[in-house]
Formats: sequence, C-alpha cells, structure tokens
Amino acid sequence: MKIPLLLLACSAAFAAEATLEIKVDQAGYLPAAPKIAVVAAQKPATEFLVRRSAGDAVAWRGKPSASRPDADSGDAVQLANFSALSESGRYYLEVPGVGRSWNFAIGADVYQRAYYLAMRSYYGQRCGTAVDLGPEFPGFRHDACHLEGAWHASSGKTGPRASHGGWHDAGDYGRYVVNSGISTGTLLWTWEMFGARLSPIKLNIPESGNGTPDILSEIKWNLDWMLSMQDDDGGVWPKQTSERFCGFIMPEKDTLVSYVMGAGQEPYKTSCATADFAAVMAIAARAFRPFDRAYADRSLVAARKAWAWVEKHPDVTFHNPPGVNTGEYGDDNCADERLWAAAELWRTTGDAPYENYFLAHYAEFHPAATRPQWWSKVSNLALWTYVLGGGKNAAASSAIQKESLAAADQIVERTTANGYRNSLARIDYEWGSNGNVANYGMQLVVANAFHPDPRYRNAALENLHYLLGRNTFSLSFVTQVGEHPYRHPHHRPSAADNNPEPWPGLLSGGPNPERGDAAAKKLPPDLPPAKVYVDDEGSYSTNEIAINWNAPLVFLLAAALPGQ
Ligand code: 9MR
Ligand code: ZN
Repeated sequence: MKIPLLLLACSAAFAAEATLEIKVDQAGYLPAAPKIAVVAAQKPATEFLVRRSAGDAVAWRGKPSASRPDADSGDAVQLANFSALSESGRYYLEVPGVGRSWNFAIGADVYQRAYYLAMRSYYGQRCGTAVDLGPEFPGFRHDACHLEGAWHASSGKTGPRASHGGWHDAGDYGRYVVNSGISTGTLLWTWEMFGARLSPIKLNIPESGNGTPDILSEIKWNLDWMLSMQDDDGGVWPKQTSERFCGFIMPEKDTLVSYVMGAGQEPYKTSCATADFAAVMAIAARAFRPFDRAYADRSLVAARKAWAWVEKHPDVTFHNPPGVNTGEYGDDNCADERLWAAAELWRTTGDAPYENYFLAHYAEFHPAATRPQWWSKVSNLALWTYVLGGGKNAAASSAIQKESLAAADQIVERTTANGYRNSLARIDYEWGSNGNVANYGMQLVVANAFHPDPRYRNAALENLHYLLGRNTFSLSFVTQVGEHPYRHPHHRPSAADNNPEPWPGLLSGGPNPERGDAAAKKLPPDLPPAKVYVDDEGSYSTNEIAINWNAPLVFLLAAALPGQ
C-alpha cells in the first residue's frame, strides 16, 4: 500500500475533527435496538449530546453513566445511552469539553454496506482467477494466480497437479481445508438462516445474474476447491500451500510451488480435514438443491464418501512436514469434526446411521456452547444443527437447547458488565480475538433462534458495535467501513498493490496479548489484553485478516439486516 501525501493530509484533517475518546459504532445502530456509545475521557463527562450531522441540531441530550474502570482495556469508561432516539438519520455525539465522535447512522439498513463489503471480500480472496472489484474500487484487481500445483511428497503422490481455485486463507496465499471447513460452513449457515433476505443482494461478482443467489455462487468458488482436495478413496488432503510464505507481493507474482500436502504416510489424508469436508458438503447439498441439483448430488456423494473414510481412519492428524512452515491448522482431536459431519449428514439425509452416531456421541460435548466455535472446535455447530434440523430425540434436543441458552445467559451477563460491551472473557483475547467477538455474536443469534429473547439479540448487536468502532481504539476493525477504519492489514494484496486504501470488507484479527510478531512486541510492556493491537501490516498476530474471522462477521451482519 502506497500512501500519497495528499491522502495523509486529508485523513489527518479528518482525525482532528473527531476525538478517539468517544467511541461509536461507525456504521450505526438499528432504530429499535439499544444505542450505546462509550466515552473514555481524561476527566469524567457530565453531559452528552447527539447532533444531526447535517446542520448540527441537537436530537438528544443525556447524562453518561458514572465512570468505571474496564479491566480488559485499562480505560475508565462511561456509557452514553441514547436508545430512545429512533429517528433514522446521520448523527454524531458531542461531549462538551471532550469533543465530537465520528458520524454514524440510525436506520434499518445501516449494516447493508458492511454486509456487502464483508461478503464480497471473499471474491477478492479468490485464487486461480483474475479478480477485479470494478469501477467502485478502481485499481483493486489481481491477475490469475497459483494456476499450477504439484503433489508434495507428504501427499503420497508425485508430479504436477492442476490447481482448482478456492479462497486464499488470509493475508497469505495458502489454502487449508480445516479452516475452509468452519469458514464455508459458517457462510452456508448464513445462507440457511437468512437466505430470504440475502438472495436479492447482488455482490457484483462474475456469476451475478446467473440465477443462483450471489452468496451461494461465491461460496461455490471455495467448495469447488475443497472438492478437488478429495481423493478417490474419500479421504481429503488437508492443505495446498507453498513450503514457506512468499514475500509481500501480489498473488500472481508468487511463483513458489503450490503443493497439495498430506500426513506423510499411509493413509496420507487426514481425519479433521475429511470430517470438516463431509460436514460442509452435506450442508452444500441442502443449500444448492433448489438451484443446481447436479451439484447438490455431487456434494452429497462426496460427503458420504468422506464420512466413510473417517469411520475407517478417525485419528490421522496433520503436522507440517519437515521443511514446511506455512500455516498448520494442526488439530489432534477430530471427534468434534466427526460429530459435525454426522449431524449435517443426518440433517441433509435423515439417515439413521448418522443420527445414531450423533446420539451416541453428542453428550461428550456437554455442556454445549460454553466456548465460541473456532477453526479446531466445531462442536457448537454439530449440536446446534441437530436442533435447527428438527432433531426428534427429545433428550438430546432439549439438553442442547437448555445448555446453549444457559451459556447465552452467561454471555449476556458478561457483555453487559464489559466496559466496551463485547462478550469476550479474558481467555478470549487470543490470536483472532475479533473472530471470537463475531462468533459470540453468532452464538447469541442461534440462542435467539432457539428461544427468541431481546437480550440475546441485543447482546449480539453489542458485539457488532465493538467490531465497528466502539472499542478502545475508536477504530472500525473492518477495512473501508466507517469513517475511521484500520488501514494496514497484514494482507499481501493490500500491501503490494498501488491503492492507498486496503482491500475492503476485511475484519482484522484484533487484540492478541501473545505478541506473536515484531510489531506487537514493540508495543509498550504491561498493556491490558484489549490494547495489544497495532494497525501495522507486519503484525500478523494482531492485524491479519482471515476467512474464518470474516465468516461469523458476515453471519452477524446478515442477522442484523432488514427482512425475513
Ligand atoms: O488462526 C490461527 C491461530 O489460531 C493460530 O494461533 C495461528 C498460529 O498458528 O495461526 C492462525 O492461522 C493462520 C494460519 O496458520 C495461516 N494463515 C493465516 C492464519 C491467520 O493468522
Ligand atoms: Zn492464488
């Protein structure tokens, strides 16, 4: 990313206008939902005003709550609650003696743009094809990349091998089945839960207008790659990457060989990848049935074959072969992936063996949903899909619901007590903490589907507000969303192209006290966990983007869009 001086000057002028001490959701708030801003000023504020952006008229006047310490960030915070203001429009907050906030909107459609950008970001991650974001984002393009592949010795095969598209995983150009599993699964769930409102939304991708809803066409790009990773015996190779990460170059400039890798010995394919694959293909079979029967059939056959392979090989784990240091997504326990596969296959087919497996094993994951789902922990999805699919076993269904609601109640309590009203516990500040925030949001939305309760829905929205700017940095963690978004993701195309702004719609991994890179290590010592973040393209441990973090963001935004 090159930053012209002129632009630097502009953003500095902008920054002078708003104070970072007043934190708002820079996309905005839904008319009927709670609306809370956070003030973290030097001296406690005694009053706040909400003014209309056009003309500055006062629309609301209130008193912030008493100042109290927020342990996660170390800030002294006050809440400015203007929930009763429900008139659609553009506003900003003013706190006398402190300053003004960024502009934000109130309206039913305030998340439309963020949804569009976050979902469309997958198009930008496409591998194996030229990508062009079009006149809306001139210059955001890349040529076809990684067109050729090869078998790595660890795969059990040798020689060249065609490469088949898929999405670049993150800031790197690798493709990993395990991480594709939760990401693609979450996006397919987004379709299943909110398809009615999503199907008319055009993403301006090459398939737009082909009769299949754009979100499904985008998902199919990655499903096709996943299908290419399945061997004839049903097993699935876990990743296709180079042996090491390439430099900060555009994808078409990356000439390192893209290898399909495996376990290094018989049976070469691995259990977590194969089980994740089975779950995702089973969902795809449901989702594509009305639009493309042949594809739905093909997905289901692939899912069944993968399931059968995992039954024979439940514990083949993956570790990077010697000399390979791209992402590992190593997971030594594939029981949750297998449960997810069984549950989704049952939901799609109704077949007894899948349900029997689920019923024999679900209790190993009790109590349900105490932690947010994660690339290596997919039991939440397994348990929930049994309920959402109308599981008839009353004991299982009611235990899962009861436990998920109890977990949601705790999450609501923690969210309300948190200074910035996110759902994170201390341990959730880790690599991809913003993904955890979004996944908590998803958890609350699912709880709301089990048992509609405004507390769940509102707490889900609170997590969205945190990601879109109501956080200690007063920063929107989604590129090109809001007036003050982060601008330097660890994302090769954003760094290597000539555009001043990063590629749009990408969620930053967010604060991570592990300090896994040099830029994060340079931050002052003894920072509280929510503060260990730096908007620096070198900071892969706090500022990378990844398909598994964007997916629950897409889900949460979809949940907040208007419509059925
Ligand atoms: O999301 C992954 C995180 O949980 C791990 O702690 C981290 C280090 O192993 O790796 C993260 O995943 C990265 C992957 O290995 C390669 N592509 C980029 C991913 C996001 O940083
Ligand atoms: Zn590529």
